[in-house]
Amino acid sequence: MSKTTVAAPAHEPVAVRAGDQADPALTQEFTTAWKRELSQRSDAPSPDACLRAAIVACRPELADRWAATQAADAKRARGVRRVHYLSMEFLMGRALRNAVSVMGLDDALKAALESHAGAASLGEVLEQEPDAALGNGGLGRLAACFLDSFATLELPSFGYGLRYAHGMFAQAIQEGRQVELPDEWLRHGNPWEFVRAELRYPVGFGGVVESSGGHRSWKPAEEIVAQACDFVVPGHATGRVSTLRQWHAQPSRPIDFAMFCRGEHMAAGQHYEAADTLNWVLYPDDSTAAGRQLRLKQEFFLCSASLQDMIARHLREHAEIDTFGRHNVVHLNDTHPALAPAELMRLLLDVYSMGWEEAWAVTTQAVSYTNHTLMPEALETWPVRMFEELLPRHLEIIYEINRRFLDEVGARFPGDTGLIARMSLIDENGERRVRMASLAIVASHKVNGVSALHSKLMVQTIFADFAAMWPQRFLNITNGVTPRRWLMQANPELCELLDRHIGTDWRADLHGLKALGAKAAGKKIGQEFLATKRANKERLAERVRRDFGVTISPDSLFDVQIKRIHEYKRQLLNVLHVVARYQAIVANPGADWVPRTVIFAGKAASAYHAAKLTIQLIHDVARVVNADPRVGNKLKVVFLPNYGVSLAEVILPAADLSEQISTAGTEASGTGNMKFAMNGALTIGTWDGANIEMAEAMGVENMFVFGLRTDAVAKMKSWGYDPRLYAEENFALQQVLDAIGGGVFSWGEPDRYRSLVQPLLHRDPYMLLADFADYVHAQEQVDALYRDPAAWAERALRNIAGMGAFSTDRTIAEYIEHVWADPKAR
Ligand code: HBZ
Repeated sequence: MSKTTVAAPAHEPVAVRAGDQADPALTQEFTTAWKRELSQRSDAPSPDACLRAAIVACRPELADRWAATQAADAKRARGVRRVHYLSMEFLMGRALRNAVSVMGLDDALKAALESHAGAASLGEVLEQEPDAALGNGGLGRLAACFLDSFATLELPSFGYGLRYAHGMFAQAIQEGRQVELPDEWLRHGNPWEFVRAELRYPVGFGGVVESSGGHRSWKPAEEIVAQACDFVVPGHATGRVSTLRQWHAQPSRPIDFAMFCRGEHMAAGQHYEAADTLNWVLYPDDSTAAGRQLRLKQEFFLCSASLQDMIARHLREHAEIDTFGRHNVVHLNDTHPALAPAELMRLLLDVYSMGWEEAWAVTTQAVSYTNHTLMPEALETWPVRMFEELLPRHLEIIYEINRRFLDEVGARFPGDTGLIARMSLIDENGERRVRMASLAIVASHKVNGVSALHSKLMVQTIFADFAAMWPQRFLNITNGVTPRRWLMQANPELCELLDRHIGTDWRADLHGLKALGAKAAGKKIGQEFLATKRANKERLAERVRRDFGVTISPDSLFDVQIKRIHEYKRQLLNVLHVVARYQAIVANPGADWVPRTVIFAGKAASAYHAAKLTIQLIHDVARVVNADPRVGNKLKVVFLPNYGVSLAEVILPAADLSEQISTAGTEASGTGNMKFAMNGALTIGTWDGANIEMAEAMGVENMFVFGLRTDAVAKMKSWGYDPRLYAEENFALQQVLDAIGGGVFSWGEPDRYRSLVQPLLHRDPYMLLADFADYVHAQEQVDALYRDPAAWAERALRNIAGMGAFSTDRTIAEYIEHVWADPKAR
């Protein structure tokens, strides 16, 4: 990870009020608009009415800033490319707090609320806003953090996504089991959105390819219109506003009126339904490819609409299509938008009559791709049959890309037919399928992983053949998070502490946190840190009591694992430790235990049986442990339902211990790990993903590192790993497995957890048993340190001091330098 600071502005400065400072005129405008909005009411406005009024009052200024941003970008300096970040997921969370903070309107909003007798409090109003949860997990949240950094770094850019009516499902828990409910975030519309009635593009599906005079052209059977809806994302300490352009699918023609009049109502509007299905849902799987035709349609819809929009803008600015690649970046957030290069080729060849070589040069100049996982089941492939049906012209183009590519492979590595079969864009084993990652790599000039380890493994394993062919194409860019949302807005008390001790420079450049290192051993700062943490823990405890009716004590160590539930993330290993601790407390209740509250939150994909069973196990263990009088306050277990961005914002500042315990080599990066550490939690973690770079940045002695490393995992697997041996030689582990597997936590259904425990003893693919003893040992070290509050505080401050590099501002600056800058201009 290089220490890059922010990119220089590449355009005329935006001629609007610079952000983050209260501006009297803007405050006045805001207050007037707020009053106007609520003027019809005689009673005290509801929190919901206050929320709407606040957003309506923010909109005009945001619209001005947005227009000024676009105007400035159109005049950007030559050689500066506009970045288009294509992603099927943007996990945005709430927007009001960020918007008022950017515009320096926090106090104005507070004052406006106070001026209405009986109106809701600021907290109540902010909580009214639904999360825009248009993403599953890490990949989607990273995209949202990127938009924040795009604006703050003044990068000419667009995010492109879909306007799903239903985002990530709402999770309810019934009798300990996850139940998925539809998320209706758009029930009252999206007040942050600006509908761009003038920006509409037809997207075709199906049909045939026709040939005339050597020219191929696609005649789709069906057309759906993509309507642009702009979600504005204001940046900090700048007047700029990022755009997330979301496509909304609409029918391309009105209802069949004659048919309607004949009484055939449904048939008259069938195509309405066909279009609308594209808007319905975000596929709720974060680690397996969906494989459904509707998903492929959604992916193509995103790619086609976005490219038509980019080309239209490019032609407005530059008049000629040939320079598209020089002025535009098309970045693929994993392979979900990997049809973009095929669609760009189609547009260039068939619509703009370019020759193949020139079109391919333009395409590869524009396209770049980030891989986010090594999990084989997440690698997208689509049946050729589906392409023939839905995208016949794209299939032809992919075949031609493949033919030329395999010729190149054959020339470089003559006679290696195995290699050709492995690298082909078409998987010929069984049903023929298009390999989307291979397409993305072949069409990109740069391909990156998201942490040093992940990028290394990526070129050694899943993409080894491609890396041998094009070593220069692959690189690492370690993830980050936006410190605005995850530190400044989530944890203002901690930020004030930082300001008092190291000044405010860190707010503009997070590397400034380094200055905290020299002060970390101070007694006063340590005490202040602990007081801040205590206040945040009280706030969380209050929320948990209010919303879930569960009492947790801020006197205990808050040990937190919040993320998607997945076998590789090993929530089950955490549960094994909880049960071991429970059994040890029961065996020796008089010992001097450090009281702990183990907090879990996370969603499981709806068809993922093992993940759902893990949620149920956590509830069962919690029920037994929390009710056992021998345990008392020494151990509590809670599962907080419906995890999402907003819940994370309350949990993170209150955490003492961050659980980052994936099997080494499986978590591409992790970004929760960074959010915790920034908020002064210590990490217990494996040598995996970005944990490694975090440990290196803060000093490995400041993290509780445990477990096998990737080389040991690989070696043990190749020698033949036998998990039973670990159970046999560890009595505590045996007891834990017996208790869970034998029904101690599932009275009346002793076999309930057999399917979780048995595989641990047979295959244990994520090596929980191999890492168990070391994990328990690391947990003991956690207890020991926690007994010494001053030493704990010093470590926590050293963690924060090491987090300077983990801002998406650094991440984006690296993308600009190593991926998005015009290669020809370098
Ligand atoms: O992306 C996550 C990684 O698991 C996490 O380690 C990383 O920090 C984060 C941001 O880079 N990945 C995802 O959220 N999802 C996928 O990687 C994914 C890829 C292909 C699919 C489905 C999910 O078909």
